Amino acid sequence: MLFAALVVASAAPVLAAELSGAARNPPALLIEHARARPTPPGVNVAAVYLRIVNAGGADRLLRLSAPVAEQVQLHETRSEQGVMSMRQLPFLDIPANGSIDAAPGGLHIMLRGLKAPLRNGDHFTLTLVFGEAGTLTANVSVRADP
Ligand SMILES: [Cu+2]
Repeated sequence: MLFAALVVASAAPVLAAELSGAARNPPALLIEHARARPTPPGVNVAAVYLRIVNAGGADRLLRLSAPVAEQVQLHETRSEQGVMSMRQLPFLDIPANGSIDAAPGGLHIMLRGLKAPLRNGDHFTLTLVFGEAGTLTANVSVRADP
């Protein structure tokens, strides 16, 4: 018990130094393959899928927006006891030197309150706000087979 307490105490200053940002490696983010499916008539929600590749330090995706929709949210699809459900995530951590895939059946970006149907061949802008990297934009392609 004493040993465990000593380990925690000695690890704390290291963690504090990492969180201070003083020696942190800046993120280097690239957004790839941003895509959405066309929406059927009468449907005003759609999912955007994409890949975020990070060649630098850790970051956090904080907010999203798009001119085509009233709201843009981070969602995760989960299966619990055979029932699929979606929940909204408050933010998304982007690992250092890693990548995040938003793909069908899992993590996705949800457009709510679409102002017009998404049609095959359309493109629209998605704005992503990160804690470290700031604001990035992605060009989303609407296509039938994302
Ligand atoms: Cu969703």
